[in-house]
Amino acid sequence: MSTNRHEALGLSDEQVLDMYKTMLLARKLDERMWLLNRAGKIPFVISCQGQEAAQVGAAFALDRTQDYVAPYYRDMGVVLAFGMTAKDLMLSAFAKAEDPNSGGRQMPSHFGQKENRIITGSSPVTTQVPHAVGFALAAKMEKKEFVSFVTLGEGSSNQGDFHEGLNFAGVHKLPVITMVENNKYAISVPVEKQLGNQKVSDRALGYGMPGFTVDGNDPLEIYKVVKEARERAINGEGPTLIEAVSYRLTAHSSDDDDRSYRNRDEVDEAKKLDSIFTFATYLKDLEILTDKIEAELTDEINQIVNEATDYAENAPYAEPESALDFVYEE
Ligand SMILES: Cc1ncc(C[n+]2csc(CCOP(=O)(O)OP(=O)(O)O)c2C)c(N)n1
Ligand SMILES: [Mg+2]
Repeated sequence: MSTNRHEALGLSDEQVLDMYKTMLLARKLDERMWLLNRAGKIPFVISCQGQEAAQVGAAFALDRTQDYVAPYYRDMGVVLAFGMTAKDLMLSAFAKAEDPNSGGRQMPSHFGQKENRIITGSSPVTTQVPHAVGFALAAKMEKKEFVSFVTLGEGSSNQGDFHEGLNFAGVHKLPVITMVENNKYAISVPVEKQLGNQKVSDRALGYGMPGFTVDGNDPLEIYKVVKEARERAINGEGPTLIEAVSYRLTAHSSDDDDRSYRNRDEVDEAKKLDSIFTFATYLKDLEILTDKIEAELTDEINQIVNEATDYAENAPYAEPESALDFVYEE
């Protein structure tokens, strides 16, 4: 009997189905958030759509009980895999008091949750890179067996923090994995106008670490490269830079209209590679995702999304006076 691709990576049928379920939950939550935004119920959405495979494939390759993640705003797949719930994410979208990320103080998608080792970030892009490098430095100094995993967009890989962070990690051989999610755009700027070279991963050479460019629509390819990066990191061999190439399927955010800077043919072409469909096809060909399982999964996810929406919509806002909490020493 020949082994299939996921078995060759040591993944069971249950694990790949769980990967798919996490990807689909991220997609369905994101789609619901757009509806809520257009209905005037939530102020802002910034999507994971098109990047779920890279996010979930990577998260599954990490130790989700030990490792720290410093995600960027599109990483709904990463934070769901690390234990944040649909309810938590909806509470953030509605900016309610119970939102574990910031109690509704930050914009949505500014993830942070201590109990799941999700490192809080801020709005200037790429500030999370030196933070993740700092966590990796702590792992090395305290001789602890964890790695830190940080993500950012390809446009953000031109920001100073990226270069300073990666250089420091390279010099000190720190256990940090950096994954650039290359979705071909930085708001309206196409990738050809962002990078002087072809590949973000080529920059790894300058910082003394291995660099890989991987198909970001293939969760198994991403799983493999992150798993190997983690092994090197734990063995004291230092950091890795990974570039996951996919495509941003939505506008940059709910506040722009991408028809003004890219044509529909290009988007339609990219949709043919959408991992939500291509990975489903992989699982269906192996009869891991049967019609029956797919129907059950759809029902289950719809229910999770509906319950999260209802709960968050009806949850109370923070008391106005609490805006000053944590601002001044008490
Ligand atoms: C330091 C800084 N400059 C500019 C911005 C405004 N901004 C927010 S997202 C973004 C584009 C980032 O593009 P990319 O890194 O490719 O990530 P993507 O949104 O495509 O995932 C910009 C310019 C910011 N948040 N921080
Ligand atoms: Mg981008």
